[in-house]
Amino acid sequence: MLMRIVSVCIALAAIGCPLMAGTIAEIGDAGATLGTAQSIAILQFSLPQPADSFDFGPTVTVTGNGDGSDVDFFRLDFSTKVDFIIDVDDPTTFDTYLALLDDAGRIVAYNDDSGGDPGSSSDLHSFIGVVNLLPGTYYVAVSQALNQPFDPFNYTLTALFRPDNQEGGSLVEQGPTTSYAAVDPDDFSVGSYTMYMSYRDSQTPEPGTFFLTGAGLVAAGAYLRHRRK
Ligand SMILES: [Ca+2]
Ligand SMILES: [Ca+2]
Ligand SMILES: [Ca+2]
Repeated sequence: MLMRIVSVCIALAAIGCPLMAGTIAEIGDAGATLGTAQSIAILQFSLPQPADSFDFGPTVTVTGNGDGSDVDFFRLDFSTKVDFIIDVDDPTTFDTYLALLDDAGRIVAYNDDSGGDPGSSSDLHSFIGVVNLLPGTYYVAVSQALNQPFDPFNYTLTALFRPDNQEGGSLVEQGPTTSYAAVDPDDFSVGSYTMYMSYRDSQTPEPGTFFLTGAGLVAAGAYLRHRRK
């Protein structure tokens, strides 16, 4: 068994696999750009979930540190359609800002303050989701609240809701390519964060499912009418 664990970790060494699957510390500052983002493999998501995360699905715990100019980028590659949540807890002095980006760095969703969930001691903690994602590459960016990648007031936003039906950030329609160029140098909050990311198989029906169901009902109705004749 030990050999098996060792061999698995050798295989995962390139992505920083610890023996304790499901918990990951940022390496360096988790990359300052999308190209150098710290990759998290989907097989590093695991069950059971930490007590402070929502009962949702396989979860990975990420621990990191932030300050006024730091942006931590984590890369995820989903091969199937998923529902996804990002839950920031624990930082007592670090006021987080979360952004979810697509493979081109466009902003898909963001949140500054949606704390107060289990494990969160401050309303300044961030939360994104539940958000439905198509298969593809995504980036999760953690920064200080004053270091924001865009001005949300210029875009059409759709509210997202946590599993407990409280506010969970916003979807951004045609979001801009993210830019942290206007870095706020103020270290008004510096500290650590704990971030739980969880996914589950998408529970949003495919549009095609509706179509096939509708077509199937039409066919069944035609068959019954035919039988009655
Ligand atoms: Ca960092
Ligand atoms: Ca939480
Ligand atoms: Ca915040």
